[in-house]
Amino acid sequence: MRVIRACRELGIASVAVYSEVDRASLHVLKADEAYPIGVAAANESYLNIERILDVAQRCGADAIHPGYGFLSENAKFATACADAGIKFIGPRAVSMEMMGSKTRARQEMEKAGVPVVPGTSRGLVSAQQARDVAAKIGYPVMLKAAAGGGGKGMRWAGSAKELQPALEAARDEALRAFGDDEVYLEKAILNPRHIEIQVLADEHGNAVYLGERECSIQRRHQKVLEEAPSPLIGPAMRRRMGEAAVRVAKAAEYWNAGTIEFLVDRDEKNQAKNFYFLEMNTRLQVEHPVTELITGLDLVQLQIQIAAGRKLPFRQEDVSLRGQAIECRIYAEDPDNNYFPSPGKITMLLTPAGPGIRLDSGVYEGWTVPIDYDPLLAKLVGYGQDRAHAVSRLERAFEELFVAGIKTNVALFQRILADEDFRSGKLDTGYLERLLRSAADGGRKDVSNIAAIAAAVLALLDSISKVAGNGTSTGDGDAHRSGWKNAARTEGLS
Ligand code: MV4
Repeated sequence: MRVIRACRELGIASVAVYSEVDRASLHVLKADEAYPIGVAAANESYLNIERILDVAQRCGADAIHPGYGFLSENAKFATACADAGIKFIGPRAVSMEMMGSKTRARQEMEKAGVPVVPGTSRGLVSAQQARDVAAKIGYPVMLKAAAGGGGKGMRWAGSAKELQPALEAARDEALRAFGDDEVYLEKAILNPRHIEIQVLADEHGNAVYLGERECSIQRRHQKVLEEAPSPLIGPAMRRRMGEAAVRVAKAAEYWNAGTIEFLVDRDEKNQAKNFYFLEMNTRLQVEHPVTELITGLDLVQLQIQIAAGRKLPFRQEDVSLRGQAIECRIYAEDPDNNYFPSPGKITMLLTPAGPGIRLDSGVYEGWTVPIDYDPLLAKLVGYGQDRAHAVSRLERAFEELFVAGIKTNVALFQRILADEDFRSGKLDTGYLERLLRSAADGGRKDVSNIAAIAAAVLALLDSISKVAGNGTSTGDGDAHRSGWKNAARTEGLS
């Protein structure tokens, strides 16, 4: 949907591809043309390079925008596009490969003078080498898969005796997940913040940074809420990180849109925070709207123009940041069942709008959310003059939003937005786990009062039904008795 919108504004016809279960998807309804590419299993459709290129050639497409999932960081796909004479809207395969290997990326960053977390920039050759390096840089350390990213194949070791089992576990997981058991070691940064810099570069050697995004609010390596700018970054730090990010892009001879992820230290004593290169995402990211809102740019249009060979239409000094944007990722997942995916039919949908609200959605009323893919439904983005303004607009928008038929995580955002630590910008990558643990009762302080009232009401209803003989108390035991009462009780307490 995001790419279709950019194309339409540029006067470019769009072509959607879809798997069997996505026949009725919003992007299929809205694109100028749409073609089926196979069954639900991604290997047979959205990851099938041959079938996608076959459609592209048959419909006469000039270019392919890979979105932000599936093949978007796949160097083989970028190469196959080039070989087929179709422009891949993204960087070259060589840049993707450089960043795909985390050890190679670290070597390149060291050469470019970009700070990396202390550790090894080549795969570990033995447990003894791991012990030597860890002893030198100090515990705790992290073992990471060179082919990894996003937390897969990552292990923590707090001491020398935890190191060997952690190394073996990381190797094992890396081999199974990526078919490559190369593992390297980094000093563990405690309670880091996850901050990323958006870059744009053209095919003529020009590169700019577009400020940062604060992405510390995550759960199990899945981002939940992102904002720009970060409440923890001032102009001097933004500039240092931005200039480092541009050095990364130049070192990789990178072009198109990219994001450099950094870990940022806590600054207990010394005011100067440290930042360390973590990895580079060689694609547009889900959370790009917050950068669009504070810069006034259309990143997807710019991606298309860059791919068409144009020069960047502005310089670094022309980029200015204004206001605050906060994105909430609305997922079809069940908060009462450990945030498990909750697919199904959307029986009713009322969407928010109005000042400072952007809703990037892929769903509509009557559509059935399939179980086959990531259950991200929509991104609700609030924009305001400052953080408090953006928060109040989002709170208002969440009151307007109504989704029925499926479970969603919207209540989680209402809790985050109301939380004191969030409002005062006290964020790190442990924030969300702390919030969820501290509020196991859903954050309600009045839960025991509600339970007492519910018990009294139920006792009263029970005695009334016995007198009235209305059939809710049949005497066949609990299984039959008052399913509606149980439903009401569960709803009242959840
Ligand atoms: C780390 C780290 C602490 N120290 N590396 C997690 C995903 C992957 N991209 C890198 N990750 C981390 N690497 C060192 N040396 C802590 C994390 C981490 C994390 C990073 C970003 C956002 C959320 C996170 C949650 C847990 C751990």
